[in-house]
Amino acid sequence: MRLAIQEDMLPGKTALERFQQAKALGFAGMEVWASGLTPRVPELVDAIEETGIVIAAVNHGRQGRLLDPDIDERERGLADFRQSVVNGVDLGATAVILVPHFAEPTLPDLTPYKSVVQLEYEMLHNHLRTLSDYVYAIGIDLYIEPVNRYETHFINTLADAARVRRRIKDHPHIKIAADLFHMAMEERNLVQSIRDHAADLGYVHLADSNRRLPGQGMLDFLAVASALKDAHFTGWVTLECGSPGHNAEFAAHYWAELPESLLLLRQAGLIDDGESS
Ligand code: LER
Ligand code: MN
Repeated sequence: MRLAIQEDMLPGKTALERFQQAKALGFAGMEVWASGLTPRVPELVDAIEETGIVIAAVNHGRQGRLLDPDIDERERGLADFRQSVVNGVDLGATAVILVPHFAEPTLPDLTPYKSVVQLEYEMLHNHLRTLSDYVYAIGIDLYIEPVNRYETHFINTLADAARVRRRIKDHPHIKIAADLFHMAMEERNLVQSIRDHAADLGYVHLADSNRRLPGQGMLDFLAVASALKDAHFTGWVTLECGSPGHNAEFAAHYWAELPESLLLLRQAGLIDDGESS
């Protein structure tokens, strides 16, 4: 397991300053947002070279409408996603994280022929047939992230995402990004779900049950760490707290409270000795 943090959770006026803060706190990697990323690639490459902090993943965020009924909208969504993939490769990232659809459905309800959700699974599968070849050829992974019901009606649990993965024949470059905050809301038993989907997991977003820093909510990080270790999970565990993508104004607060949270993660066994100071 390697520990990373989202860039906007750290203070600093420049990418280099934020990467230096990450290094000072003992992180090994950084997750960056895909929105507005292309012109930032050169400064990020400089920050990587300067600090040795690597890019854990590009988070595609809320961009694009891959499951829209309008083909032009879908094509724009696919083009944006491919740009995130290219940026990820240029940055040496392990993966691009994708939430396939946010909010209410836009595809039609064609019952009794097919329900909205059936159509969405099929549309996503069709996209993944080409995207899986694309990410494999270009040398990066694609991680599908389930999010809670207040953010989407489609793919809320690890089991939902695993269904997508089964359909694409457990493609080795398409895996699941498990977000503990969403899981705390959607899974019947968060720790058991990690165990049940051990082979599907590529990445973990770390937050407590209320999306505060680990230790400031109700999650049992000792049990989470045991499940991940038993699963021989070797991917990134990345802090994503508060208001993802809009955390810059809270960065000083995180800076003050992160050491205590990192201590808890180390005591729980989520950070190996020597991985974080
Ligand atoms: C959204 O709540 C989330 O968890 C992100 O990782 C994806 O945009
Ligand atoms: Mn997340």
